[in-house]
Amino acid sequence: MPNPDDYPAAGSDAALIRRAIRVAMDGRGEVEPNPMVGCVIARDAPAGPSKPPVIIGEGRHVAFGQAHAEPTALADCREDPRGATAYVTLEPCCHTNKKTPPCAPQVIAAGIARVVVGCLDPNPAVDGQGVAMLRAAGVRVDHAATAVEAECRQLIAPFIAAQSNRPYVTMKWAEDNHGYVAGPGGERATISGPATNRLVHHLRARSDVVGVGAGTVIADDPALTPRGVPIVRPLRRWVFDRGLRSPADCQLFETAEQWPTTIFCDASAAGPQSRARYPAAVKIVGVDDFTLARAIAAGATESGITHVLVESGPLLAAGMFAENLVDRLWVIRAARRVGDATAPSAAAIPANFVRTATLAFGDDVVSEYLNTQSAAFFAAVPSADIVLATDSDADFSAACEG
Ligand code: AOF
Ligand code: ZN
Repeated sequence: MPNPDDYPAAGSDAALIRRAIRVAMDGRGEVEPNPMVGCVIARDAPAGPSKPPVIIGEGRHVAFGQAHAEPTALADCREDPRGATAYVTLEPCCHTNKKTPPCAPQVIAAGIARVVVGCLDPNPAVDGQGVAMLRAAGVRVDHAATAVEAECRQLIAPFIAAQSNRPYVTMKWAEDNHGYVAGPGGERATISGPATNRLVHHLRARSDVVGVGAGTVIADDPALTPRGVPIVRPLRRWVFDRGLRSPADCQLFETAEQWPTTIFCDASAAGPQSRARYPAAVKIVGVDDFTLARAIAAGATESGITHVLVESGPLLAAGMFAENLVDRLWVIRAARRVGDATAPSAAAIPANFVRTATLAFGDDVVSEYLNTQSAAFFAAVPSADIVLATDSDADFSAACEG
């Protein structure tokens, strides 16, 4: 259960940084490959420091290539921010030769007296130098408490993973009330309901890649495109298919001109004859001594990929777990029974996954787990995708479970 100390009084530094985290989350899907960043500007209440500060403006990094959080919040201020405190989830940037002017000089020019920094920017071009610039100009800089700093890092976990040249991986599956992931004999079956499907389509639309295994292509012939939701970024499809078993005539490959599609197979299966079976638009990448990690690494050399969504069957799921490649897991549990003893069961969730949210969606329950053994794990808090879903139409029944 949550520790009451984790929920400080409204108006404390921690509460205002958490407000900035929530503001940042609205940029999910639009800011990547940049980090989500939020900024809240507040000044002491006229009644004195014993009262909560008054928020005079707030804003977020709007979209990739557009304004950062600090100038957005400064522009939002309903009074002169001179002397106020800026609460930023990420250290203000100070570097040039990029898409937008640096934030630290703008914070200084606006007369902000104090900045509370959620976490340092892992971008080597910043990494503490934004804080140094503010301090050199006489701005007081305080760092958020350790627990809050961890939440700020969790907010930008995909951006942190990208500093090590790897994408953040979310895996998702749906199971029935007996843990079966397909109908009798492995037949394709509808498991989750319409409300949950919409959530998954949002997740696809915000991802850079949707990946599946060859087993899913053969059994389900999925399209893997976002439908019925705004498409906020380009999406690619990846198929993990060591032996190049995927049939050529399926929806994925027939739509490859519109939605770039790559099959990753073992290098030994990637000869010209095999390639000729597939439509020309399908890219086939041979991976030496195929592993899922090598396939993902080969795919992620394409720039701008920070988030891969893997919609796995049980075999791919087990392989992803075995190679410790999953950062975040979503399991959709339907209330009804779909499978029988001849149907495949879901993979077992490893013990190092901690549940961060449980949402009721129609008749389904969506649970989010984070991998505590991922290099991009910092805090067991619900992700932006879960928080955005919670604030829209879900019945949010638990968060931050131990
Ligand atoms: C901030 N506030 O809101 C964000 C920051 O190409 P640009 O100009 O958008 O700069 C992107 C870099 O700026 C990004 O790699 C990261 O280091 C930092 N992001 N910094 O002060 C923000 N989004
Ligand atoms: Zn900036």
